[in-house]
Amino acid sequence: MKKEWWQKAVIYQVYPRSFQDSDGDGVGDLAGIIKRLPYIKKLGADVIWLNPVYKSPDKDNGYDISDYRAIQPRFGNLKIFDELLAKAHQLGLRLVMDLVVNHTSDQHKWFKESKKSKDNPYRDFYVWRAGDPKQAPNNWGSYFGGSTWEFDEKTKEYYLHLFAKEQPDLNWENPEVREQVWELMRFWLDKGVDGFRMDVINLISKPAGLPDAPNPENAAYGNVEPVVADGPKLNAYLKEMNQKVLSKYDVMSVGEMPSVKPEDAVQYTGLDAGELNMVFQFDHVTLAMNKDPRIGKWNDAPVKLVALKQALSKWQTALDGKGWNSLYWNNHDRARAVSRFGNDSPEFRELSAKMLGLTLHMMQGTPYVYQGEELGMTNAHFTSIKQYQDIESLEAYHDLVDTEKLVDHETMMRYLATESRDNARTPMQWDNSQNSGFTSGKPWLELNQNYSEINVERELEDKNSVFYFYQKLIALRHQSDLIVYGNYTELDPADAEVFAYKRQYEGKTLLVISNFTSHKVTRSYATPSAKKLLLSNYQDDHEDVLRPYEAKAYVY
Ligand code: TEU
Repeated sequence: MKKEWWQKAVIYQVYPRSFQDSDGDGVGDLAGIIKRLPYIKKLGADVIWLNPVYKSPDKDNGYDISDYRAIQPRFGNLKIFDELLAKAHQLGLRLVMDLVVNHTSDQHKWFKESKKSKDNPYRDFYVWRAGDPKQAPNNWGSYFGGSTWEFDEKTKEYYLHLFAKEQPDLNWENPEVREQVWELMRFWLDKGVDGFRMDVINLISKPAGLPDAPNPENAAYGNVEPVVADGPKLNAYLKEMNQKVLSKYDVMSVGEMPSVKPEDAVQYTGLDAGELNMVFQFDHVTLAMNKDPRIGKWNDAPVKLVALKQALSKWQTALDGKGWNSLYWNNHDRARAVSRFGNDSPEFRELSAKMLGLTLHMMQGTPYVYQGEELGMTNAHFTSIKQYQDIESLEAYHDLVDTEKLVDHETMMRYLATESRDNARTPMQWDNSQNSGFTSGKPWLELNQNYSEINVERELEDKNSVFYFYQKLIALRHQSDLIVYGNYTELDPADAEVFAYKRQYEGKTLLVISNFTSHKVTRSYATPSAKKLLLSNYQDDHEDVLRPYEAKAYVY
């Protein structure tokens, strides 16, 4: 198999507004990231993925772009961006941008033109449909609640927005749209950017005729995926993108693909498919959907280990030798892993954070570490709706509690505390000074109040911290073709307490065993006496006895 730099890399995701503020306005910025580059380097990461930093009205925290060639003023400007890129490269860090081209902001000049009149040259940059003001063109529900159709009084037509009405979908059928996207990609790649994470890229090709979604009962929350994801022309668009842009540069590409299936991902990331390098799939992070489809992701049910193992193992085997996985527990859209999949109690937080890290980083694929995951940062445990800022969370509360009365206040507050995206967006915890060293001003979003115990400064002083465990995991990947290229075999899939799997490559075996419970269990696996303990989150090894959240890797 051809070996690519991004297959051995570990990627650190920076959510700029919550990483480091440098000018005291309470919002993270590019100058702040420059200051913290040595920290990212110390962790051992190879690449930084930067969430959107383009000019935006911030309806969806930058995922509504009004100018693809300008930096959001609160983050800095193009000059500071060039300095960030140069300093990252000087440290041997690559920088990948977030490409958001399924939709723009409604404040983008293309949309401002498009909505002026039906015969405006930009009209077909977006998806417009005639229709009765009281009857949307179909039953598609926006990810952020309500219909995906907004009626424009001036031109008496609807426009499509899978997300907020301030995020109109681009019309990818239009070759001029595609050419404009290729141009904006070249603008950043010619600066030396090392690739793109592509936002909901498998939603860009809408099905002909825009047919109704099969399940109108959950029209509120993304019922569009079954009918829109992986549309008819997606491969063609990705091949055109690769042929006209990506193939001209030594860059990486990762497509965020909600509800993508393994057989399609092999098409998108096939090593000779000429499309993308890897995908973010969602199977392991959507296991706890509410049993009432109208409530969607909002739930506080624990994630069952057998289902989690099945979701991850399915992707390990499906792409082995055919495509390439991204490996992640967290990002800016998901709850903090140690709270959602581990145990964030004081007794077990560090042990389970390390257990999750080892379980994921010993798999095949490119690992992504979301800022703060390497510290074992937890969910925010907010108690008032006023503490939340995420459009998705606030729209869901309003729809489900106030309008549809499907969920009561207390239950929804539990659901938000479990699943809200704001759990991942509380500011990075640097030290135990005021606002944890994130800002000298008023933070845009409240900090997690446990920052005095969980912070970079404390963990750098503790050789047994989650930080140093992640540093070891990353170093092991850099030294081992077995970890990078080995195949994957799950052991005991029905085991509801322990996640065990093997990796094999060129005659060597890696055995990974993780106890996902807070109690001791006994398991024995056939291994040669010559096996060597590669890494464990405990200081010693009791062989067949697995202590609470004990995780270990053997090589032989
Ligand atoms: O997320 C797409 C997506 O699938 C999310 O809406 C996810 O399903 C949901 O948030 C889970 O609760 C991408 C970006 O990562 C997200 O931040 C943006 O809000 C969204 O696209 C629109 O650009």
